[in-house]
Amino acid sequence: MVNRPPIKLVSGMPILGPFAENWENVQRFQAREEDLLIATYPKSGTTWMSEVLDLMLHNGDVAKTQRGAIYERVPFLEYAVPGMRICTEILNSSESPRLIKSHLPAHLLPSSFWEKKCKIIYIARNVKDVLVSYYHFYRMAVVHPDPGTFEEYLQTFIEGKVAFGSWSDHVKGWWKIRQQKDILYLFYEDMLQDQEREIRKVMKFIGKDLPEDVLEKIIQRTTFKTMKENHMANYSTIPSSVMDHTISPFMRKGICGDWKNQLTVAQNELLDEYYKREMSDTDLIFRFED
Ligand code: A3P
Ligand code: EST
Repeated sequence: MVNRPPIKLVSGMPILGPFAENWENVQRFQAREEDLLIATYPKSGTTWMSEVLDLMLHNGDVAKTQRGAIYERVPFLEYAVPGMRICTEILNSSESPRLIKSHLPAHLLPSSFWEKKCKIIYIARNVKDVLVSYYHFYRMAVVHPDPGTFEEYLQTFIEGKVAFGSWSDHVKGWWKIRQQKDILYLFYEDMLQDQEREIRKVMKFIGKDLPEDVLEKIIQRTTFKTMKENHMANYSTIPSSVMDHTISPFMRKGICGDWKNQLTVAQNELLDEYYKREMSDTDLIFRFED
């Protein structure tokens, strides 16, 4: 893969350069009724929820969740990188029920997901922690353009020019339609605060009734510490030339409020203004501290 390819635009949305080549196939993708979709803006807890759901579908059988890396167990719908099998093809030949991950905003999700009335779990995270996490992810994964300094990246982010576009449009777009569709809208901060409560919501939503000991096992397997050490969840199986965990590990901190360690007073004010401006037309509210 070419290192640090520029972002491209598809249907008005910035996307990782190589992914743009497969956009038509993504739009034409045929979802199935039994598909379960995990939708997020990047860095909002996608991998965490992917592991939770894979464990649930396998009734907490840890050995089964060791069958492959998280990106193999939960394919990334938009994923297309030269030299690798493109995700839509992998999904087309996968058996149901399929767990699928996507970073698409609601208005660009392939229409078959709506036609088939698929269950969707959306996770949102506060913008300051997303920004910081995304910056470090850009640094460590060469599929992204060079983020520049944190200050430069912050500008690009606020302008909505990072991969998958504007954070506020994403969280608001999914929030707006959540009641008309079969969507469970969750928050990363809530998952951190009470993992058991949020996992119970997911279990109920997907219609699983797992015994208490299995639920307990799922919670233990999906703590930050356990997932950081789990090679099938922490992306350590990707070559270091593609994802360099010595620059910043994929499982970086897993906390709420890390923005306090990164943002200057001026940068924090800029983000407060951004948040106020962008969120003035919604009743969606985020927590920035635990
Ligand atoms: P940080 O960079 O703030 O640590 P995604 O999977 O959507 O790319 O999100 C990645 C973020 O979720 C990273 O945030 C990562 O550390 C965090 N994360 C992953 N697994 C987690 C877990 N089990 N508990 C808490 N945070 C987790
Ligand atoms: C891109 C965005 C994102 O939020 C998560 C991931 C995880 C898997 C990554 C992918 C991505 C970008 C492209 C890769 C891929 C693993 C190998 C591939 O080259 C880095």
